[in-house]
Amino acid sequence: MARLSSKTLPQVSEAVATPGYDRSGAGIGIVHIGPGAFHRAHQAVFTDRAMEISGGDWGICGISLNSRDTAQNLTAQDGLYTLAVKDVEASYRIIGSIKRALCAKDDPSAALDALTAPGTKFVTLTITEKGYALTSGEDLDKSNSHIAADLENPHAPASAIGYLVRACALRHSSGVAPLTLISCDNLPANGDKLKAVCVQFAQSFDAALAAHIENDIRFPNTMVDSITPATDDGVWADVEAAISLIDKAPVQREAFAQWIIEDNLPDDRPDWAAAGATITNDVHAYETAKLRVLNGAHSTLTYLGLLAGHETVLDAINDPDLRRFVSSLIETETLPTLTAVDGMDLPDYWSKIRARFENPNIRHLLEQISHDGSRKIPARILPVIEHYLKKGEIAKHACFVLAGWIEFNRTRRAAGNPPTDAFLTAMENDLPDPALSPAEYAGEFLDLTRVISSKIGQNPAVRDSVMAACNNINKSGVHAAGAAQGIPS
Ligand code: CS2
Repeated sequence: MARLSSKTLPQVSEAVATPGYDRSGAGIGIVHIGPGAFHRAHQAVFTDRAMEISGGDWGICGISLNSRDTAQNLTAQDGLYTLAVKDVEASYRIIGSIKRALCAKDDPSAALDALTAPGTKFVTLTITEKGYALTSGEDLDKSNSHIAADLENPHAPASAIGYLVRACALRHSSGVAPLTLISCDNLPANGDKLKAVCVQFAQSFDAALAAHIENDIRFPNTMVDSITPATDDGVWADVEAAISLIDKAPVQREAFAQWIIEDNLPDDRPDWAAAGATITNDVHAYETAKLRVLNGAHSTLTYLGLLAGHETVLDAINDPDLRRFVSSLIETETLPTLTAVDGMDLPDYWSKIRARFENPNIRHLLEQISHDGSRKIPARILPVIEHYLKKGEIAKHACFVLAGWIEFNRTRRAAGNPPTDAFLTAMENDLPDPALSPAEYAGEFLDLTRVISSKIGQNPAVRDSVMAACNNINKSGVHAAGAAQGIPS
């Protein structure tokens, strides 16, 4: 069977949509750092649609910082790949917006050339939460090994932040118009955070550059949403059968996709609005709701689900106890912490998200979501705990989820597995001994102020609740432990 490429594109079966615009004529206007499955299933699809509707030189150059596979596979296919949408009926579409792909580790000067090209107007990023190298106080963590190495040698960066700051410096000194930098990661105020870390990075060696980044570069905040399980064997086979060609870079996702972008964009931009994105001044409310409801429920089902022996989000949401627990968490604790905007109906928002978790055509592994919890729990669960602490109350469900995450970590480490969490791995010598009792382990874990801010970790009521929950989970399992904690479900 032939491989998908520009040459073989006309052979794709008629039932599969292909790019309805002149790909070869469109220039590159966007560099994307981190062209993994989520980017290819989300922003690249919005851009593909925008080019189809309104044209423009908005082709994407995807830059992987370290991994070669994506760049190699996309290059061999002239940037083309298949999006498999897993709804009641699966549908397939070939996406054409990625025009070029490269691996920065193999070719750092090509990466910098792409970032500094006058035609490049936007850099979008999906570098995951950990790519921002934030401390728990939300500053740039200069002790992060990647950041420390780039600060030693800012002219030859290897991290995303290092590349962005270097590109801003080179463009500024040669008079090329400034970029707009768009974070597309699941962090509250992701644009503000990206700005803060870039400015702080530059401040370490060049105050004028820091001022330029602070004053002249746009960093719109965004909220991104579409459930995108990692590509698995099932997708490879389905895509091959659907397109009758070999595709080594396919992606799968649910039908739902949302992109909310802060109205802080230059006029010369892809017609993302026509492609379905919302451009608004209210991103904050959307992103807080999404992080606490969808991602908060995901992390809840993940850690409690894995402790209960489940494999997928579907298995966990179909477990009657976990379903009741997560619904009670969201309805009684999380939703009251949120502000509804634009006629947003929060209970309805949650019930639609729960229905998305029940999609039988999506096999979303809890293991995938479990990674890097130390970068996720602080945006998804801790703000709920903090909200109630301010009123002198204890969020029992949210504390139970925090306990579930800590106990999940302890049991994994006790079984000899290192944490699947880059931040925790880097501080492994400071982590509590997994041979401690669950309550003692939790107590020491809550003392890790680099992970959990002291206003939460040192609060006596939080400590009591979390330590007791860890003990109960260990003694009687997740299902009975919730009841033992007096958590209504
Ligand atoms: C998930 C998210 O892996 C995770 O942490 O919670 O990737 C989630 O699927 C997306 O944010 C949905 O938009």
